[in-house]
Amino acid sequence: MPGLDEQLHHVYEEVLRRNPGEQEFHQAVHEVLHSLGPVVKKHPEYVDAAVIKRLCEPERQIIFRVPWVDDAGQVQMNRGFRVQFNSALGPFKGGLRFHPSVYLGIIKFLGFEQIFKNSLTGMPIGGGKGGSDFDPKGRSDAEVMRFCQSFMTELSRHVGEYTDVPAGDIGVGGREIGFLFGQYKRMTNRYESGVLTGKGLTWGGSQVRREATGYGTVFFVDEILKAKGESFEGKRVVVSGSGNVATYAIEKVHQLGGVVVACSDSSGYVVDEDGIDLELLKEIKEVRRGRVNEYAEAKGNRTHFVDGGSVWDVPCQVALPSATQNELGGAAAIQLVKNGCQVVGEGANMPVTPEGVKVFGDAGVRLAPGKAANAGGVATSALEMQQNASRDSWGFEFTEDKLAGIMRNIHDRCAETAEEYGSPGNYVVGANIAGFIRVADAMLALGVI
Ligand code: NDP
Ligand code: 2IT
Repeated sequence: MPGLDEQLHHVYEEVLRRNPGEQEFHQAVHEVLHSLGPVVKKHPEYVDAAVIKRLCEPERQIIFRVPWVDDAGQVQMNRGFRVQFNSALGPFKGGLRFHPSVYLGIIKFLGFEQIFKNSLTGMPIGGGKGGSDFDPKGRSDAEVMRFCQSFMTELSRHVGEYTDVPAGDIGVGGREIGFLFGQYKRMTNRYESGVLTGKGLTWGGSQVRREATGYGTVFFVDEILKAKGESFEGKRVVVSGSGNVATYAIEKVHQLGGVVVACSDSSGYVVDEDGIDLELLKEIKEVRRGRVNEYAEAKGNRTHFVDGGSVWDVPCQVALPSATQNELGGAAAIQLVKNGCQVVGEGANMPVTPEGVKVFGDAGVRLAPGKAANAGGVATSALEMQQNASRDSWGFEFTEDKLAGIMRNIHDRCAETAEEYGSPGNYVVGANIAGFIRVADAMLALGVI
């Protein structure tokens, strides 16, 4: 594989051999290994102790059957996963994704990314991820509850505040975390708040957790703009997706004076030249669980819906891909560059393909990689764990200030590390190296385990 240091090439070959057919996992590993060439030259101890090789192999992988009964009385069956990737820095930590596309390769790519992301936060959390190929779309609340109860009946054997602490991701929000926590509480007869994060505010949740990923992504991009002597004021922004991350990214961009002119879901995208009306979007997506075309129908003026198509055709100066992996490829990147896009902030995990990353790099577009830019979500989960452990609950502003400080630190560490290792301005390299070094040093200290 061109571009990989020889020793890293061997590690990568081994990953391909051990994990056949898991394309997204291969992609995530390759991207990190690609950045680590200068690190292994400087620090041969990471190779000698097989730190990198061990990092690519999850500590534990759990796959289980999830049977449940639908509203018509029919038995349905899904597959559940929890990949406990690395616990050198703390208990496994990472979200659960419920989406029909979920298979082991998706969970492993997400779990692998999570190790470095969690390391970058500077907090005591290891990396893991889980989920199911369950599709919540069109399911009643009662069906979602029965599914979550069945899922947790098995998952409960493997989680705990000192072991593994799941949270939300695609298809898993406050409703699902509530059903999962309720079942865990019932099964264990313990009010163990620290077993899950993303809880509701009246039952152990943290202020700002709901907003944290979207807000954090915008804080990170704001730091990049500041470093260029600019700000969000008056900037045209396009956000993909219209779920948790997208919604609160839009909210923070508007608070900072930018205008988000488009967002999307898997059916297409909506353009509103006056800026997305967030109250209307929340009513449609969060309350009614509807689709973005309903936004255009309700809003009318200067707004239109495009069925299918690419939201990246809409001209903007800042792009925030916040839907899913590999949603922004080479052609979309070329279009964005042509339209004058200057900064791309990954709200989602691995939304820009390797071809897209190359296009942005060649064009001098600043790219904030997901493991740094969207780390505000998991960082605020760690703040939720702190509050649970001390039986405390903090105010909104206090918590948001902490989040902003964490994002500033991550930005600065990525920028400094990129500079130190000879790639100034390259946040992808900076995030991979800075995230790696903290976890690798902990693994060295803990011995061969
Ligand atoms: P949600 O389920 O709230 O929203 C997901 C959004 O992305 C929806 O608009 C959905 O559209 C769209 N989407 C999902 N899958 C696809 C697909 N295959 N093709 C096209 N559109 C798709 O999830 P989140 O907002 O929580 O997550 C979005 C991204 O952010 C994910 O990559 C996730 O891993 C990442 N992330 C989330 C964090 C969190 O705290 N929630 C933290 C860090 C990263 P539709 O409804 O039509 O499916
Ligand atoms: O990808 C992610 O960082 C998340 N889905 C959030 C994980 C968490 O534990 O809050």
